[in-house]
Amino acid sequence: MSDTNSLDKLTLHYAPRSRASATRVLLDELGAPYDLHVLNMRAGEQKSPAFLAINPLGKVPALTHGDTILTEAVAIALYAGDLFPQAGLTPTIGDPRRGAYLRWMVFYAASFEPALMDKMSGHVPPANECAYGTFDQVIELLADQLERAPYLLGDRITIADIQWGATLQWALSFKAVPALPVFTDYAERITARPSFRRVFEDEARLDAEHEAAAAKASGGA
Ligand SMILES: N[C@@H](CCC(=O)N[C@@H](CS)C(=O)NCC(=O)O)C(=O)O
Repeated sequence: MSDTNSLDKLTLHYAPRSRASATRVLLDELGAPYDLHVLNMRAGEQKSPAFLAINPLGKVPALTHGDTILTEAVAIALYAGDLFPQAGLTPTIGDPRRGAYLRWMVFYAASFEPALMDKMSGHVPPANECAYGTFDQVIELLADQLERAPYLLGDRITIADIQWGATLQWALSFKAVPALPVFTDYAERITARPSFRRVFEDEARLDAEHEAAAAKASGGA
């Protein structure tokens, strides 16, 4: 087994219009050189043996870097942020924002996503036993943080905003979070960035291609 070298090329295992979209935007924002391995989820490619060897759960995003395999969007974001601090988006060790950065990244994965999924599926777990308390508490906490500054950690955008902005925009479009001005303004501020626009545009093309390929494979038009 060889060591992972920071000069090894990254490969992002990705599908359009998925959690991997924010990861793709992030790698672009970081200026990271990477290969894009596009999976057609409409054709079930995420469950192919080759991809299951990378992520046994058959889910995107995944990132490979030399012998290192990462799954979980937030783990990938933290890892990539540390590899490319020169992009100015990473509160690195020693930066006074580092603690808040880790807190909001972990809170995203450990509390916000589960709260959102529970809300969307109508599941209400007991507040004292579940990791996030209640959905309303999560929403209040987030709104309170975003009311303080244009970005989660203050006046400068960080990796945390790429992750949160992408998901908030998605959640707003599904009416899964209340359309508070503080959320809609923030989601717009983040996803209006050229990096997001470029990825969204390319995803419309990819998704149409995938739909056509899946329909053809299943004997449709
Ligand atoms: N906890 C994972 C979730 C990944 C995930 O749920 N990905 C979805 C796309 S948004 C997926 O690949 N679903 C395909 C499937 O389960 O077949 C992360 O944060 O990366």
